[in-house]
Amino acid sequence: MSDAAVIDRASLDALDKKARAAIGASADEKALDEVRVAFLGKKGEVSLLMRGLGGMSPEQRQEIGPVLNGLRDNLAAAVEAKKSALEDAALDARLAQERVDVTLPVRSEPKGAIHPVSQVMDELVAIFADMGFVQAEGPDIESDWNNFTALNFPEGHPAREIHDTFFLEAEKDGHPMVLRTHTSPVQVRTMVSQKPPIRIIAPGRTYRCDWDATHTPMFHQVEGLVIDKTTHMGHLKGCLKEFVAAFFEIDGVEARFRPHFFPFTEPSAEMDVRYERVGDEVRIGQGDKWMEILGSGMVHPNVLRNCGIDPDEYQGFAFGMGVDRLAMLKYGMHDLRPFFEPDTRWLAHYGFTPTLLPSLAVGLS
Ligand code: 2NL
Repeated sequence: MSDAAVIDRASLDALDKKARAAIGASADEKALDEVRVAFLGKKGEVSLLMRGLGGMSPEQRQEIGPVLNGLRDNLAAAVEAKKSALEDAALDARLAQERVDVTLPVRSEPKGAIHPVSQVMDELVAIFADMGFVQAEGPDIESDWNNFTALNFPEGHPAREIHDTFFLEAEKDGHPMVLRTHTSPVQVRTMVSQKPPIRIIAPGRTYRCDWDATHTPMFHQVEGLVIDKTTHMGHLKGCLKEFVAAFFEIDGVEARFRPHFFPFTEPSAEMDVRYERVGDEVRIGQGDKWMEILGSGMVHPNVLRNCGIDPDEYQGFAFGMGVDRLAMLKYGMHDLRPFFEPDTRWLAHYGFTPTLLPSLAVGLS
């Protein structure tokens, strides 16, 4: 009698029960796979029984064969069902662990803000960049030559004293270095190192030994310079009138040019705009008063020559303005001192959003 003779329905039921219990008890996919191999793998219990069919009588085989096939198919289906149940459970566990609590409050807004002086400086650069000026920069500590001599301030000339210069100990060419009293040395550096045409805008910190309600020892300037073959006073006026209209965001600002003196320009002119005071507010562009807002002029031939540019071939204009006062004027501030005090409440009130960069396309501020 062969082994196959012991295969009867009762023992197949027992095997089915045993296999289903093992499938049910599998805690993860690895354990389940081991169960699958133990019963349905090549050498698994069910496979061995299938092999035993060959030794049976045709009658036995006819009875047991279909039952065994059914058992094998049912167990394979049970393994698959368990497998997808385990996968679902694993996914549920992962989702529970990685769940995002959308009810959490967002992080508080950043507290920083752009200082009005930085904002105005960026606005000025945006306006002139739109007219084709390129931004230029230079160091705060300058040689006496770049700050004065090149700009037609003769040695020992009283104009050097009007500037209330901070002199530093380090010497260059026998002269002390200085904290730049204006941003003009940036233009000097540009003229010395580049061939015309030149069209630059130079924003930056400047220093003079002065300290009262309307003066601080460090302040900010923006200066511009245009050098070409035929640039003239008409270009200067057109350029600066366009600037005022863009900066104060009003069309047809009435401006006047008043003769003045600067060592580095000839002729020189200060530009005034109309304004009136209504209560506490200063209104630019209307009224019967004039307010000086910048200095300008045609670059002095001596300055061109000092910087290696032939004044018989080239000419141009330059201008300079104080940024701190323009910021006060535009944003209705009455006191200069808080500009330089680290008061976060003041900055929260007067500061600008860091992400809104001034541009003529989007609006300045
Ligand atoms: C003012 C007046 C001015 C300039 C600055 C300049 C620079 C070079 C040559 C000639 Cl390299 N001029 N700059 C010209 C005229 C006026 O500033 O009131 N600033 C606050």
